[in-house]
Amino acid sequence: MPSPADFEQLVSFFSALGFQPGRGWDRPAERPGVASRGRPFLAPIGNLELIDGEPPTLKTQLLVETTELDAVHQAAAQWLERHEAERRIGSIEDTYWKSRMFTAEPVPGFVVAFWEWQDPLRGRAIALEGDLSAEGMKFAVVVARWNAVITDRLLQGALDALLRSGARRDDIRIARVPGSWEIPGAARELAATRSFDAVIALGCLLRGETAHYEAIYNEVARGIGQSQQESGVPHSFGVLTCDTLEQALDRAGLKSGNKGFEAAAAAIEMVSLYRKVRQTSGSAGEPEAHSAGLAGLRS
Ligand code: DLZ
Repeated sequence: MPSPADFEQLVSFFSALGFQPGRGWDRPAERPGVASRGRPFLAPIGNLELIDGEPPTLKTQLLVETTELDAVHQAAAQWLERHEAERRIGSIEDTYWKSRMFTAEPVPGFVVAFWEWQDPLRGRAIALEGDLSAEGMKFAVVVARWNAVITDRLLQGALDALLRSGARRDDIRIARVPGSWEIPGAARELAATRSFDAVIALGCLLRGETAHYEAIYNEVARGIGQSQQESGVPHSFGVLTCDTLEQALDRAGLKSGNKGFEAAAAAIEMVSLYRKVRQTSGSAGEPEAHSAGLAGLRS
C-alpha cells in the first residue's frame, strides 16, 4: 500500500510515460482514515497475464509490455532524474525469452518492469496499405461542368494532389461531362480503355437546385461503384452532395478541405494497394481467380 505521497509520485511517473489517463475516482472516508481513490491509466491494448513457473524477472511481479521500449526508458529516466532518483532505473537488457526489459523504481519498494519483444513485428497486426506516391501511375479525371464554380476547384485540388505526389502531367487525362448524371458512363468508358490505373470522379449536386436529387445522387453513386467493380479499376468518389452552395464551397477548398484533393489521394492509395495485393498474392501463390478483378491494372 503506497502512502498518499507515494501514490502521487506513481501517478506522476505513469503519466510521464505517455499512458492515457482514464476517469479517476475518489471515495470519501466512511470511517476515519479510510478514504480511497483510483487513477486508471489506459493502454491501447490490454490484457492480464498470469504466469506459472519461472518468472520473467525476480525483481517484480508487475510487468508492462510496450512497443516503444527505448522511448519509455528515456521518459522513465528523465522522470527519475527530475525526482533525484536516477539510480532507481536499470539499463535495458536482453531476456532469455527473446525480449528486452528494464526495471524502474519510481517510489522506494515499488518496482515495475517494462519490456518489448525483440522481433518488432511480433504481436502486431500487419496491414496491407497503399502508399501515396503516384509515380508511374496513369489517371483519368471525369469532371462535371454543372456547378463549375465548385467542380473547377475540385479539379484543381485533384491535380494538386496528383502532381505533388509524383504523377506526370502527361499521365493525367481530364474528361469533362455536362453534369454529374453523365459521370458514371464516362468513367466506365475510360476504365474500359485499360489505359488508366484509376478513375477520379468529380461533380457537385446541390439539393436545393436539383429535382429528384436523391434519385440522381443514388444513380451517380451506384453507377460509379458499378463501373469500379466491373472494370477492376479503382474509382474514387469526389461528387459533392450538399444542401447549399455555401456548403459546397466549404468542401471545395474553403473550410472543410478540398474533396477533389481527397479523392485523388484515395485513388493513388488504391492503385498502390492493388499493386501490392497483386505482388503479395503472386508470391503467396494465390489462385488466379482471386486477383482476376485486378487484371486491368497490370502495366
Ligand atoms: C439537371 C441538373 C440539375 C437540376 N442539378 C444538377 C446538379 O446540381 N449537379 C450536377 O452535376 N448536375 C445537375 N444537373 C445536370 C444533370 O446531371 C445532367 O447533366 C442533365 O440532366 C443532362 O443529362
